[in-house]
Amino acid sequence: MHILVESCETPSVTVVSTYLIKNKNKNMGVKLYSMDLSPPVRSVMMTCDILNVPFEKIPVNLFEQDHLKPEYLKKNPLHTVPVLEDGNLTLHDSHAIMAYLVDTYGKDDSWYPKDVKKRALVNQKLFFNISILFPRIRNITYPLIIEGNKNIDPKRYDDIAEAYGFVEEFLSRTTYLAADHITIADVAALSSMTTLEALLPIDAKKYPKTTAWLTNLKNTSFSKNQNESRATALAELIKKHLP
Ligand SMILES: N[C@@H](CCC(=O)N[C@@H](CS)C(=O)NCC(=O)O)C(=O)O
Repeated sequence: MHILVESCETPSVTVVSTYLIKNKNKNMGVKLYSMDLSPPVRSVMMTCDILNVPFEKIPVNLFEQDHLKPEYLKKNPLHTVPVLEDGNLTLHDSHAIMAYLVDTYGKDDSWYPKDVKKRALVNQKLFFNISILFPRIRNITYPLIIEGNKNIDPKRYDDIAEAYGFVEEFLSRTTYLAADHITIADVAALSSMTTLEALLPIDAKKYPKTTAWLTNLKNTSFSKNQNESRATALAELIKKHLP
């Protein structure tokens, strides 16, 4: 509609309805409640970039506690970013959002295969990101940045090294995390790994496949457009808080 209003001063009912019918299945843009530093938000922004889905960013400042306001809690009782709005759908959790975006706007299913067995392997690695990679960032950054606690249990760094070992093992079985081609599981893990490495640098000798995989992903246009500067900004914030 926005495009029509801009290009035709007084669009006739016929023009409008023809436009709407023709564009019924095309993406008209989504809304993304977001904070740029957040790894899960970066995953969704990269997915939009990959799929050419225009998105309107609505900033949610966690430091100002925007996420605890009643109107935001109505959208997401878990008070986390990101939240996606697409028409009448309101969706939280970056992994659910990425899967939805590929299913709805993907030209094909390669980023999130429809084949149930292939999809199961992508889901497995998305759940690996939810249950292993992201919590191992949060276990350090929350006490450090939000609670102002400088005494990080050294075991938290061992947990990160263990996670690198898991990634290395996955990459010795397939070229990418879930298959021999890139999927949204790699995109989700990319945003986590580019923050984990700010907490514990990745030893290229110990984790050669992980290092090569990460270098390759960092060179993609979606990473450069939507991840790089924001991951760097979070890394700088982490460094400021480290003892
Ligand atoms: N599994 C969720 C995690 C989202 C999440 O925890 N986001 C953090 C920012 S990185 C957040 O909003 N934290 C605020 C809070 O937990 O209150 C996802 O992937 O979207």
